[in-house]
Order: sequence, then structure tokens, then C-alpha cells
Amino acid sequence: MLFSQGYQQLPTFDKGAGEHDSFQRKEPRKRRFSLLGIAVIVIIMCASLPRIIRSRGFWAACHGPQRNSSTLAKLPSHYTLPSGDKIPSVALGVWQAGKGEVGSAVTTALKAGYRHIDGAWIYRNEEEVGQALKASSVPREELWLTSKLWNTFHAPEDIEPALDQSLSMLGTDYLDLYLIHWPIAFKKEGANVLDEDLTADPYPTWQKLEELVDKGKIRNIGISNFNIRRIQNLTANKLKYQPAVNQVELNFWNPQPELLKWSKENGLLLEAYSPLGSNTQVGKSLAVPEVKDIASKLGITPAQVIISWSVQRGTIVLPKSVTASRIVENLDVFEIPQEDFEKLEEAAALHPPQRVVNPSNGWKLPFDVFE
Ligand code: 1BO
Repeated sequence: MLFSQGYQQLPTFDKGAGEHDSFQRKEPRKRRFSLLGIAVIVIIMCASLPRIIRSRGFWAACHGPQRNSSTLAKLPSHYTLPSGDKIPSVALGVWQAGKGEVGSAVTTALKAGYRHIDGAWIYRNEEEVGQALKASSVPREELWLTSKLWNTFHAPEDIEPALDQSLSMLGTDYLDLYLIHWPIAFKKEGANVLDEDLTADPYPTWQKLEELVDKGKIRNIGISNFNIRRIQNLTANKLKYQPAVNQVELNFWNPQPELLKWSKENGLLLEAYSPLGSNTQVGKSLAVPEVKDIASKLGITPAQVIISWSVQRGTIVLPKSVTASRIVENLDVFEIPQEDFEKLEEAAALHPPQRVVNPSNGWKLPFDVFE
């Protein structure tokens, strides 16, 4: 069952055999130490003290069980899609990763163990992503590559050429996942001229995507930035393949609990973009008191708390970074104890939703794309 991962009990420290041996009291020996001997012992003790203090055994002996990230259970590393394909739960998102930096971000990510790269034609960096993939020694079948169909290419005859362009830039002959980037179709001619028919009913676009699945150029198809009404509008058609995922802005400031609940009930996996908040929100996400408290309690970073929370909510998470240390940090997700998980859910629901990514005005749409 797609969303039925049970939450395992967190392991606690077991007092391992001999763990506290160095703290056991020894029978006093009646021996006279020379001053030099005592000095040597004191020097050795001083040098070892920080290591002893940091050791689990010391803390367990002095304060009872403590947690650090090495004792936390890992969250599911993959979800299974209706096709049977297993999609990695954490991806490197490359939206807003600029030219000249995205390639090294991908290289770092692959070395750190990422196998899922989330991109799009409109991010204008697929060529550099493709070069980094080619330079890596990771076999294609171990990678999960996602791209997205831009709004200008929704007409059935434009879809395969757009896909082919992404495939060629990425240096691959198939995508693991191809998404309709927005539920908005633009006409070819003119800038952002709405194609009202294809926007009102994207079925012809979807049918062409289904054809490309059958042709072997795409393994899974999905949607992005669709609200419930627009999903129902699409799925009211007789689809050969249901959408495998819906990629949406999902984070502490825009947690979308209704969409998440509805998606779980309807077997649709959500993918969270901007999981740490949009650029202007990242700082305040990492400073949320609940996030900071849980981070220090579990011995992980605030970013890891938020990314773990996202996976634990049952979503794919797409943190974007071009900073090597953050790329590495973002991949490590841990199970958060249920009480802390609930604290985060409650804290996220306390403020009015703050969606940042809404191009309706910028595109001069006569409606709000999320209404
Ligand atoms: C315009 C891009 C939004 C996130 O994919």
C-alpha cells in the first residue's frame, strides 16, 4: 500500500557489554606512585577527557539513554508507484540552480548517494545536468530522472519534440517521470497566450503522454501544481494511466493538509518542492522553535528535521541546494518520534497558509491557478 509505512519505534541505547568498563571502580592498589607516574596519568586523562565525555557510554552512565542521529531509525528510502517502479523519497531539486553551479551540485549529490534528480525543461539547465550525469559513473538504471512539460508545449503535436529535447539534453533515451508542469496551456504563438481549451480539459495532452509511456520514452507520468479540482477535472476522463504523482509547493508555511489527506485517500503521491520554504522563507523555517528543539533533542540539524518531517508525512521531498555540505546534509532523513511529528504538524497548521509560488498574476491569467 502506497502510503502505509508504519512508524517504527525509535531504538534506544542498549547498555552494551563492557560499555562502562572504563568507569568501573577498581580495587585500590597499595602502590606508591612516583610524581612522574602521576603526571603521566594526569596528562593522558586530560587528553582523553573530551573523547570520553562525547562517548555514548559516558552519557548513558551519567544521564541515562540519549539520542543522536546514529540511533534514529531511517525513513523509507523509496515509494512504490502504481507502475511498480520505486522512486527515491529524497531528490536533488535543480529549480533555480544556475548555469555553472548545477553540474557540480549534481556531481556532489551523486557522490553523496542521491539517485533522484528533479528537473524541468523550463529550468534551462538540463544540458549541464546531463553533462554531470554523463561524467558520473552511475549507471542509468540506478538513476531516477524527472523532467516537466512546459506550458507552451501542451498541444499533442508539440509534446514529443519537447520531450525529445529534454531527453537529448539529459543524455538519456527515457525519463523515469514526466510531469505536466502547470495545469495551464499556452498557445505557441505570442507570449503566455492562454489556450483555453487545453487548460479547461488537459485530456488530449494526457493522452499523448500515455502514448509516450507505451512508446517507452517515459516510464511514469504525473502532474504538478494541480489542486484537487483540477486533478478531478483531469481524472474525470477515461485515463489509461492515472497520474503517478502531483508535485506541489509543500512546506512548513504551506503544509496543505487537505490536499495531502485527499491525495493519500486517492492513492496519489505528493512531491514537495521548496520543502524548506521558498528562498525568502528558509531562514525562518530553520528558526522555528519546534524545529530547533527537535533538532537538538535528536542530534540532527533543523534542515534534516524539516526534510524528515516531509518524508514522514508520506511525500517525496525535493530540497534544492548547490552548496556541497547542504546537499550531503539534506539526504539524511530520520524518523521523528510521533509526539514531535505531531508538534510539527500542529505548529505548521497554526498560521495561515503562505504560498509563494503563484504565477497567476505574472502570466496575466483571468483566474487564480489554485482556485
Ligand atoms: C516555475 C517552476 C515552479 C516549480 O517547478
